[in-house]
Amino acid sequence: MVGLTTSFGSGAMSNSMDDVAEKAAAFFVIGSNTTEQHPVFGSRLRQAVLRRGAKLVVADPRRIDLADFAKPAYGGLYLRHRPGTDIVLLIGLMHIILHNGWEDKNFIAGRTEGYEEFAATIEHYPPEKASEITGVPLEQLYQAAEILALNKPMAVIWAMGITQHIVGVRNVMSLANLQMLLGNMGMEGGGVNPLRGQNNVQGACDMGGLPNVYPGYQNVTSEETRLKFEAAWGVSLPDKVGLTLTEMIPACEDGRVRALYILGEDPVMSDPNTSHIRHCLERCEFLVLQEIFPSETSAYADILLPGVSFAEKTGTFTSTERRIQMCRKAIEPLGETRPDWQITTEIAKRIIALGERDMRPAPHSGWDYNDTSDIMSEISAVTPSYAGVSHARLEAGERLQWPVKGPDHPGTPVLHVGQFTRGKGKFAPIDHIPPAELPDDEFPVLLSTGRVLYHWHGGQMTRRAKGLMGVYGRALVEVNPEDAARWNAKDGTHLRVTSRRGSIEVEAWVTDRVPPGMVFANFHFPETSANILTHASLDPVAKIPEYKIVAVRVEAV
Ligand SMILES: Nc1nc2c(c(=O)[nH]1)N[C@H]1C(S)=C(S)[C@@H](COP(=O)(O)OP(=O)(O)OC[C@H]3O[C@@H](n4cnc5c(=O)[nH]c(N)nc54)[C@H](O)[C@@H]3O)O[C@H]1N2
Ligand SMILES: Nc1nc2c(c(=O)[nH]1)N[C@H]1C(S)=C(S)[C@@H](COP(=O)(O)OP(=O)(O)OC[C@H]3O[C@@H](n4cnc5c(=O)[nH]c(N)nc54)[C@H](O)[C@@H]3O)O[C@H]1N2
Ligand SMILES: [Mo]
Repeated sequence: MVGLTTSFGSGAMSNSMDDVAEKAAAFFVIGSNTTEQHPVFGSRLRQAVLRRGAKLVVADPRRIDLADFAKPAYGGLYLRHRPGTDIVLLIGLMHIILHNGWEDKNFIAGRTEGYEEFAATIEHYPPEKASEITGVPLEQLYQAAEILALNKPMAVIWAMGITQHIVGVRNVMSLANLQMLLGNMGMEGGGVNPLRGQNNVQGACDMGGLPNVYPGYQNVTSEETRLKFEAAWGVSLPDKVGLTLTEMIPACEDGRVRALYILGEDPVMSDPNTSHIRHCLERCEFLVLQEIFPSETSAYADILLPGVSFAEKTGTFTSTERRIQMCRKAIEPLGETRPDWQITTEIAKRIIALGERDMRPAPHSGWDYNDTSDIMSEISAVTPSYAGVSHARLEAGERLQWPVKGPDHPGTPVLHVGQFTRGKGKFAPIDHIPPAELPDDEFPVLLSTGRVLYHWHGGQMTRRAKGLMGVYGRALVEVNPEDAARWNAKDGTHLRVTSRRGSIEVEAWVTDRVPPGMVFANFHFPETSANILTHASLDPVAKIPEYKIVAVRVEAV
């Protein structure tokens, strides 16, 4: 999945899990089901509330488990806003903050720019109007603004409830505005903290697994950067921005993309609008899939390459707090499988041998790596933020968070201390844009999608675990009791959920976790995957789909 960039640079936590959990006076958790989806960090947030009186504000359309810790008895608050109204909610809160004079005037004057233009947009949503659009009672807006402004440092924490929208980038920028307004940047216990999901999604983005950058977020369109990589790798490199995942697969339909090499993705399960994805993969002329299990996508593969799991290889993962962590091989690869990096380098060597492309053995390594520490040496040679990272330092027990500027540099637990990457932090004037597909007469219910504690995405790994299947063996759709009564449904009733793309039949879980008019489904099981229903409306910048808002019709079967 694509990363999100703001004026602060790449989409990683500005702070560390430790300082946020231990030093924040307040947390603002918005669009993150933290206790189910980041359970270790989630339990640290709960402990911070119970043991040291940290204040917690949760903003989520679903009453997630963490909401129990965001209550007035603990000095916190739970806000249930309508899906897709985060910008209005945030402007409403900032309006109250400004009108009470709670903004950090020194920080704004010394470290930011663009404040005047931004402040004007705040007037678009006075609290009354914000309350009306978000559905959050007016007095709760005032209470939340007070908690967030008067407890310093306050850490903002978010995940996919903020980013999986056509306004994903705008949502993130609004959160950055809030933190600059309150002067919560560049200090322990504060910051902007996206909790990224996959164990190495941060590392994949850091290594240039994005269409517009080389490792370390060095732009492919910069001539200086391009020449540097051409010299390091001994090849000529294109200067054009490529396609994101969400653009590549649809591009198979009309032949703009003719071949795919997929590693560790199961797009039939995880991408929006499954039947369209299936159609595009059918059209793709040549598909290589590197997997650890046969997946739903295997059916479309011309060649299957068996990779190995994390336990069978040695290398590093970079976590959401920018920490580079060693993961050591525990067992030998089984059967004819090989570590992913060996498969990829063998393919590269054969392409070079064919001589059909302008690819020569790179001066650095000639693709002849002995092990992954050789690969890390190459990474540190070309990537300023990883310049001081080596397996030797990690094995010696050093705790490295990028940027690690050289062999003697200790790493950077907190970003933006004293200065932002771009110098001054830029306030962005942001306006509300409604979601791409809201409920209407024909599809009157709002479907939101995401995950449950017991399964992992397409479920290729977790559906093979007996214990997990014993606890959660089939998909459930969360339905509010009021709606359940209208649809004649009880716990376990089979419901047909239909969108403009398709239809699934799934068991009801009647619960007030969701408000009336909203249902929540997951994409862990093939026949009942929420992605049969979702649509591919993308954020124009990050190209992330609006997985969180889909219009559906629901009926008992
Ligand atoms: N057990 C388990 N853990 C996982 C994963 C897994 O599959 N299983 N996946 C990992 C990955 S890759 C990721 S990215 C993370 C995802 O972690 P999360 O983002 O925490 O999980 P989601 O279920 O996608 O939904 C996040 C929350 O956003 C809320 N939400 C929906 N719409 C809106 C909205 O408009 N505004 C706001 N503010 N909130 C909204 C939902 O109600 C939900 O509580 O989890 C990681 N952890
Ligand atoms: N409706 C809806 N859809 C979503 C989301 C949502 O909230 N709602 N969330 C989106 C998000 S945030 C994410 S991250 C994606 C995740 O989507 P995917 O990345 O497609 O899902 P995963 O199940 O994490 O991983 C895919 C495959 O990797 C394989 N694998 C595991 N380890 C290895 C390895 O070491 N090597 C190799 N070669 N393969 C391996 C697994 O067997 C699995 O089949 O889903 C997205 N889709
Ligand atoms: Mo993710």
